[in-house]
Amino acid sequence: MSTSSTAPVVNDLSSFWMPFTANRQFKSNPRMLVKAQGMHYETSEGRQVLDGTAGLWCCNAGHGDPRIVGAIQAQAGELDYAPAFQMGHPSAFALASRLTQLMPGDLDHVFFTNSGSESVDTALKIALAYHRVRGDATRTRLIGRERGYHGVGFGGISVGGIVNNRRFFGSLLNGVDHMRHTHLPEVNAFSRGQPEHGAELADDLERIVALHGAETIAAVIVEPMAGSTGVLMPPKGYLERLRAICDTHGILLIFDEVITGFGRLGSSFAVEHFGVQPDIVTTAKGITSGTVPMGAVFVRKGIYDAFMNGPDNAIELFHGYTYSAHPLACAAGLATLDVYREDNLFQRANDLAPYWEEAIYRLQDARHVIDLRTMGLIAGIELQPREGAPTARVFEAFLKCYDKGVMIRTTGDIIALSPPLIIEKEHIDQIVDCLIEVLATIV
Ligand code: PXG
Repeated sequence: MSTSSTAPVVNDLSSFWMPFTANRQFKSNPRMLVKAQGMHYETSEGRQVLDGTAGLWCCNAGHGDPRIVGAIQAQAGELDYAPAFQMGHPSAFALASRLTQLMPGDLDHVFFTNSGSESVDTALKIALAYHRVRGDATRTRLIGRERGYHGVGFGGISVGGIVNNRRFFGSLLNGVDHMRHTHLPEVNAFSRGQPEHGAELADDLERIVALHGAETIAAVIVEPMAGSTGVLMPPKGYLERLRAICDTHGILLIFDEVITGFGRLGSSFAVEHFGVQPDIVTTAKGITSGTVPMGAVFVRKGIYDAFMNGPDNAIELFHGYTYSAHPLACAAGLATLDVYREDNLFQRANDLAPYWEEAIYRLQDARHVIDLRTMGLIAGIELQPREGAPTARVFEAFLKCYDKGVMIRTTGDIIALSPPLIIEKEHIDQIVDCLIEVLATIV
């Protein structure tokens, strides 16, 4: 690279090492998005592409809402940055208050981060520190679940259970164990909503407790609905059982709601949707509808209170980020919550869910489809992998849908759909028609 600032910059696509992307394949045939409005992206060729995935599960209010855009612009002009360590700015407190009003139960305190990965690391650290400040310092183990996705920090990949996200990165955190996953296609395929079978898989936590001793375990973290691993719904009774086992053994229960938060299931959070109360909830994505990076960790009153001891001038938790509660993110978050409320978007998602489910079930007899999983405005469409070439079939489907003007997301041999909550019925039809057509053309 030239050191002269006057040298022309050649945009050859090579400098950007793209995340979770086949870089060489992408760069040989790039898919560039240059604008977004409402339900659509616009590509560099000027094509409209229907957003079937709310970006990466985040743009729940759709794209370019002037109320959110305006709030971010105004905030940038007024207060671009303010430290959150030993200083404050009003919208951080306002947003925290608004968020805790939205969250059911006594999850009354919020720690701000900048992403889901940071929210997960923050939650795990709070869980460990909580036991320690209470004098329960042997509780250092963290329990995750096979096929879990909790972002890409070392904490998140340690408790996570997606093999490719772990195997390249050494020995990870120690003192971590995993429960069995809940994917039981042999008995649960084509369940609508929560599947009937598998509540007893929560008892796997009892096995881990028996192995290590309850007094060594700090917390269990699960996605109430596992998104990235391919849309796995919790079996009926599973989350309740997990809660009961955690209660018996004094283990904190963490729900990772980075995907399920902010209306995705047709409720504010999975906490409300499933009626199960965890001790800590991690969020991100929909908190600002994807417009400015932000995450938030909710903790129950008793957890926060446990830290509020000792002299007043003592820092209670040695944790935080330069950009915790960034003014632009807070402004975006406040405006996003207004939009969710003014347009009743969580209720809207709930009202549309039956139509969504019926539409997705038109794929039941589509070529290659071996399972359909739906809840709220989410669908997992599992394909039979191509013999000897796992994921090839679904990636072809992704490319063909994109060419036909529909953006879908794939993981393993599964198509995951999670449209903005502003979606209209005709858009739902368009997504399903496109998939039926595309799957018929793929061998
Ligand atoms: N927890 C959960 C449950 C997530 O789904 C994260 C943590 C990490 O969030 P950040 O903001 O650090 O990426 C996630 C992220 C996909 C996909 O297509 C899913 C995520 C991110 C990107 C793609 O499934 N989830």
